[in-house]
Amino acid sequence: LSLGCWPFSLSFSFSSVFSGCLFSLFFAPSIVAALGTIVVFDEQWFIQKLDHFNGADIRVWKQRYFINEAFYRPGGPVFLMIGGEGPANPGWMLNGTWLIYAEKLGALCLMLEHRFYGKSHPTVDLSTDNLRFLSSRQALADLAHFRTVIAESRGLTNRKWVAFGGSYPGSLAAWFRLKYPHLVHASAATSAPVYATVNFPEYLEVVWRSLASENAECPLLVKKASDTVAELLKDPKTYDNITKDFNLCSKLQIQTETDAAYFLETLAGNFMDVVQYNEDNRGFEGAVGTNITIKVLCGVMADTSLGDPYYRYAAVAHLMMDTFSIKCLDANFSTYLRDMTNTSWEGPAAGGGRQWVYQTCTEFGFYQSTDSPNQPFTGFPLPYHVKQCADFYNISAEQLAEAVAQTNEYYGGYNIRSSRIVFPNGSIDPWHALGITKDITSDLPAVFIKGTAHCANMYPARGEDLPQLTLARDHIFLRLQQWLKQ
Ligand SMILES: *[C@@H]1O[C@H](CO)[C@@H](O)[C@H](O)[C@H]1NC(C)=O
Ligand SMILES: *[C@@H]1O[C@H](CO)[C@@H](O)[C@H](O)[C@H]1NC(C)=O
Ligand SMILES: *[C@@H]1O[C@H](CO)[C@@H](O)[C@H](O)[C@H]1NC(C)=O
Ligand SMILES: *[C@@H]1O[C@H](CO)[C@@H](O)[C@H](O)[C@H]1NC(C)=O
Ligand SMILES: *[C@@H]1O[C@H](CO)[C@@H](O)[C@H](O)[C@H]1NC(C)=O
Ligand SMILES: *[C@@H]1O[C@H](CO)[C@@H](O)[C@H](O)[C@H]1NC(C)=O
Ligand SMILES: CC(=O)N[C@H]1CO[C@H](CO)[C@@H](O)[C@@H]1O
Repeated sequence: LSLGCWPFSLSFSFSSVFSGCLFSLFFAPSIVAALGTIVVFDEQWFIQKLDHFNGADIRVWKQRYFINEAFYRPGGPVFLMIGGEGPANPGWMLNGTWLIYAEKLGALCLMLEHRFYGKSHPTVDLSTDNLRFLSSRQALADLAHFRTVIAESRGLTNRKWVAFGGSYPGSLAAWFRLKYPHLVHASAATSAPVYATVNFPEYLEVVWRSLASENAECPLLVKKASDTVAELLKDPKTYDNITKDFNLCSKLQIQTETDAAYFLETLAGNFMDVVQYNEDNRGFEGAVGTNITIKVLCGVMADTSLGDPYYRYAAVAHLMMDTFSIKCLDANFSTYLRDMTNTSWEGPAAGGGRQWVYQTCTEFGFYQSTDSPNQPFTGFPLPYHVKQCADFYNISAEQLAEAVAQTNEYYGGYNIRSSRIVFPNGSIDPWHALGITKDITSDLPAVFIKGTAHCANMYPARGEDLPQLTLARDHIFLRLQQWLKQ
């Protein structure tokens, strides 16, 4: 699993698959109300090919997109926000740093939902056989076709197009420029994990460092608690206590190593998600719990009045459940397996879990294992993650390794041969470990933002933003402005 939008990860225990910046799955009533009253950004539909790489296959489907023409001035550029591993959130048509840039530059703004996510359903269901049409390559070809047809139909053929994305869509923004340089003039690829890797233990190493930057004791206390839980799982006599302490939905049963790994990962997910999104401004997207920060969690872990670190760890789990209005913690791997193998569009994992894990098994890996000694958690090593590819999609470890190597061969990994792509990264974002962190060339600059988390530069500015974040936003704007003159 990797990491993502909180409410989703806890309720379905995907604790981490979602790297997503853009696509929180729950909308705040205020945004729904705003969109309801303004009703400007109606969803639109684009006829798209099912398989771009087979001329004999003429099947098509409807892809969802949004458009905001409010800032467009004739002659201005076209901005394209790339959708990712969840529903495209129309909140981005109202707020976000890219719109500030659009206003200054007179840009037309478009957002295209990623195939197989949200309402963009290319096939009748999510069977493993149908998921073969889900890949970043097909998604890039969707973008290319969309860009070409929209440009023709709206008289935008001679306009300069700029792609934006954060996290996985950040990689897509970079690769779109790389693979289709004639269609996209420049890209802003925020927090983009451009290097695919089966095992990604560095993620949890950054979590250690991010917790330690709050308080050197904090990751040690987390480690102590996590070790204690792992130890208790070996003794079934403790299960009644664990069930009560962590407010589990039903009595804990550990029959296999997978059951233990799943439970330990679910608890670790509390910390992983908070670190990934620490103090960001996702509130505008409708994300709840954005006031639960590293400082808050480390505060709980340091609170001796709660008892041993084990009890403080349980208190963190309770805090998360209270925050996200979750009645009890479902730590049953069989339920997770059942949900993840449901192939219906109405199924419990169709919000993105089944699709994104498929992409990790067939393209990216990114498994956030506990295989490094320099991280705080215990008990979910690489084989636990790899086995899920077989359990969910009948994909073997060998196929997975081959697919990941193929991804790096196709895109070049860190060795991006392109130009006019800016790569912002945040120092406490665990994903930066797979991103571009140094300028590749002067035309492929990295923008380092000390002290910020995942995708921070894309969210709307706030008074309390760190000065370096404000500077980074300005710097990215200047680069884009410069490039648009070329
Ligand atoms: C989002 O945009 C709306 C409409 O433009 C505005 O009223 C609101 O203040 C913005 N919210 C944030 C968090 O910037
Ligand atoms: C369960 O917790 C209680 C304290 O709440 C403790 O006295 C008891 O020994 C624990 N049982 C086991 C089997 O660990
Ligand atoms: C976070 O905000 C919610 C809603 O405003 C509030 O109920 C909760 O107590 C806050 N939690 C913390 C840890 O500040
Ligand atoms: C776990 O879930 C499976 C399938 O959903 C169910 O049959 C089993 O009884 C559950 N186990 C526990 C301990 O709740
Ligand atoms: C898949 O999920 C849907 C919606 O929750 C449910 O109606 C259906 O029975 C599930 N299918 C299977 C095979 O479990
Ligand atoms: C799983 O994959 C193997 C090898 O690719 C194949 O031979 C087998 O039939 C597949 N099993 C199922 C249930 O699809
Ligand atoms: C955390 C991290 O890796 N940040 C990097 C982001 O990019 C700059 C280069 O501009 C590097 O100096 C940072 O180390």
